[in-house]
Amino acid sequence: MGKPEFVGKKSKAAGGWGALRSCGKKLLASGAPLSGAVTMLKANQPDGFDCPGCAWGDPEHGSSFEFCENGVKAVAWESTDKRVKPDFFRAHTVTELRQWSDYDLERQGRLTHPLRYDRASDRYVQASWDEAFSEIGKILKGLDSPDRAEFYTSGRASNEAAYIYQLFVRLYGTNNFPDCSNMCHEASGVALEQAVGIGKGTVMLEDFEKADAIFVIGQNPGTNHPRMLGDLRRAAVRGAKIAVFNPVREKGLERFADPQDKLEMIMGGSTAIANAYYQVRVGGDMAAVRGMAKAVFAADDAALAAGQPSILDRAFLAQHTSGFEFYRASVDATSWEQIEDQSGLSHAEIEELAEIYIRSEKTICTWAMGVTQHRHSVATIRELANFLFLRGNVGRPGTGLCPVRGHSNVQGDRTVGINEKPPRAFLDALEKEFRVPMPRRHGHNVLAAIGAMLDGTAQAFIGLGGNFARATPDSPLIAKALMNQKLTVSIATKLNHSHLLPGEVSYVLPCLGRTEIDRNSDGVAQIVTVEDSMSMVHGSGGINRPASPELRSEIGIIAGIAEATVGSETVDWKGLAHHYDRIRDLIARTIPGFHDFNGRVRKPRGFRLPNGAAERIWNTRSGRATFSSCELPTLTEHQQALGERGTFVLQTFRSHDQYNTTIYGLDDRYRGIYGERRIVFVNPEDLAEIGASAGDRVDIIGRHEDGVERIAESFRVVPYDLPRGSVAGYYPELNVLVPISSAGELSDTPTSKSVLVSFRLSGQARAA
Ligand SMILES: Nc1nc2c(c(=O)[nH]1)N[C@H]1C(S)=C(S)[C@@H](COP(=O)(O)OP(=O)(O)OC[C@H]3O[C@@H](n4cnc5c(=O)[nH]c(N)nc54)[C@H](O)[C@@H]3O)O[C@H]1N2
Ligand SMILES: Nc1nc2c(c(=O)[nH]1)N[C@H]1C(S)=C(S)[C@@H](COP(=O)(O)OP(=O)(O)OC[C@H]3O[C@@H](n4cnc5c(=O)[nH]c(N)nc54)[C@H](O)[C@@H]3O)O[C@H]1N2
Ligand SMILES: [Mo]
Repeated sequence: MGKPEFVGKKSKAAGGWGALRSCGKKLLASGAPLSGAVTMLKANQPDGFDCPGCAWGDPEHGSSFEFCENGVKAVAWESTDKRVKPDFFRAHTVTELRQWSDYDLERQGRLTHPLRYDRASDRYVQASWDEAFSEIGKILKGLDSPDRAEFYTSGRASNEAAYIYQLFVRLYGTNNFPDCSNMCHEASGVALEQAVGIGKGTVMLEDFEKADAIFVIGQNPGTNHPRMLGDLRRAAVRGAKIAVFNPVREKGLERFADPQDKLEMIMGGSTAIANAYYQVRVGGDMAAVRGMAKAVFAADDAALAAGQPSILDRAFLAQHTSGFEFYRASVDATSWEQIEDQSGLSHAEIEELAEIYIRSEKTICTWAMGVTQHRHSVATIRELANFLFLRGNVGRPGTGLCPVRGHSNVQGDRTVGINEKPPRAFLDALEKEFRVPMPRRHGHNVLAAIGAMLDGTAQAFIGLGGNFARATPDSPLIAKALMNQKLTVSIATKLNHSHLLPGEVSYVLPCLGRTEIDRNSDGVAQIVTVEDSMSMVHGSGGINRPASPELRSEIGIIAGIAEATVGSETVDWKGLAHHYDRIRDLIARTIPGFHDFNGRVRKPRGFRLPNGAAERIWNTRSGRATFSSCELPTLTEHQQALGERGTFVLQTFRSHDQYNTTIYGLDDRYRGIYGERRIVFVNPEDLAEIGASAGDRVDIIGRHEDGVERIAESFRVVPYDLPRGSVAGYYPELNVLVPISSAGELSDTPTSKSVLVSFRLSGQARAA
């Protein structure tokens, strides 16, 4: 297979010198160049902390520090020298701060003291921890039902914090656990549970060293999972084929100069990563994958007719799967015309792709938000599983399904019980351990929680990290929902918009970050644990001095609220918060796969949780890997947009300088954007239809028909290489356009990648 290609220009590739320069700048801007650099050296090391960036796995072997520009940003952002002290709030009212941008708010630095909202002065004022815990406990106890409170989790929370949080909330009496995963990889969990019996990926990092072909679908790892790019690059250098499905030509996926490869850096070269880049239409992946399956079946029919062996893994299909015949029938019934129209790829292109698959003995499919944030995301992921089953590409070295998770511990949080629909066995285990009944009613996910907060059913909102107000759809509605509450509580490291929408009583409780040393009153440093996208659980211990002596750990804060709310008869909260080994002992006793948790997590690299599907044990209803036979969507939003003049499908994605709602800077280097985020990327041929020229300012108008008027004003038009009829821009600024009433089937995830919109030149509304 082909040798890597070197390109002799410095600035063209993702990574490389540009990444190093940007890192230096970020460390300086964070105000802590030296400690930032030292801190960085400890990221993802056995004796250091888990990088609070993404959930990509860490190498099994070798201790060399994996360089990642965006990991540096995440760490530097947390280890800043800047502080938001109580006097900051003396200078600014909450109403004033609401006008500030996300960028300006977080840039002020780390929160240092517990804060209580004072309505008379419209300011946050310093509070004591005891006062906070006791008032929160009093209000929670006073609600007429525990189901009137919502307990949100963002995926940075450690296993230990998430476990005692769910324990507290269930003892309090509800399963209302909206979490960031509801807006993220929920569809992957649902689809994989149905298809292979576990809602997680089946791939290990080593599998990337063995695969012959890797399909990278709907993700932008150059920005969001830079360490994955290293694994893709090594695979490409080895000669593996890497096929990308993405409507946008993402530079990080095309070429990558590895800052850890000295030779490449000196030569100023870069490796071509994707051999095959297919600009699929937005929402067209299911059709594209079905097309590949159709081409595989055609090739198989031809092989059999010529007396050659089958292309399919017939033994795997017979022994391990169910529903194959139905699937085959649904593929036969899908026309090439529909496949081409929906995917935007030609029959010939799809045959090329199928050829890559057929020639590969070992294939991996990876995906992220470009797949999970559509109406038909679950069906699409089932189709990916169908496709891999055909040639036995699950549960074999070098193969598998790989949803690439977002937050560094979003997968672990679900494992340890952040789940509004908890499995019965888990509740049974909790009841056995704690000898009290657990709530059995299913609780609220994010969209249900928003509904309840809007209609008054919910009266209290507690946020363990995250930025609920900005991450959720329909931003103006969410503001109302939060301010409707009797109580809002945010456990956070930095100030964000969710804190500025106080309920009747509101607290902001500042916590330690993952990079900081967490010592108990005996001076013993505590570690926490996280689970990555490959189901590996490892320890994480901070190394920096806490940003303020007043800070408490997330665990300490949850324990304080729990004690004030449900008392300490059933659980010794103080004891758990004193030594996290005790929480791990509870996890070991109540969740399968965690036996000898405290021993195993202290081994370098930790341990892997059991993953049936990876060993071809299928915990599905049929006891087998299960094919689905869904029809393609009748009409995707992209097709709809192409059919209606003036209508476009908008996807909301991340810039290179942000971590979700945290904005590190205003550049998006790989896409050539500097100093601005109010941008809309448009195909040059669509400019006329929009009635705008490059650089013009436009208002983007939501076209979702549910009676709500949605407008995002004054965005600059940037011509870009994406398919006609589709446009793109940054989240969270564009969340004003994402409708709460549009959600994924079976996943209930907001459809942030397929929002119907139209345009008008800015200023026109007033002129008219
Ligand atoms: N630096 C950094 N790292 C992060 C994050 C961050 O914000 N910053 N966020 C973390 C989190 S929580 C998550 S979930 C992940 C997100 O990781 P990604 O999923 O990579 O995030 P997005 O920026 O939303 O990028 C979506 C990609 O999908 C493409 N896409 C959109 N629609 C479609 C479609 O219909 N089909 C296909 N094939 N492609 C499509 C877009 O063009 C874009 O390249 O990253 C995690 N890591
Ligand atoms: N339109 C649109 N909307 C989206 C998406 C999209 O692609 N498009 N993506 C969705 C996805 S994938 C996700 S995961 C969600 C993200 O939703 P969230 O997880 O709610 O949002 P984040 O921006 O990650 O949260 C940032 C805040 O977390 C706090 N924080 C940081 N570190 C810590 C810590 O160690 N402990 C605590 N307690 N707090 C901390 C800081 O105060 C910071 O302001 O957004 C979703 N929303
Ligand atoms: Mo995410």
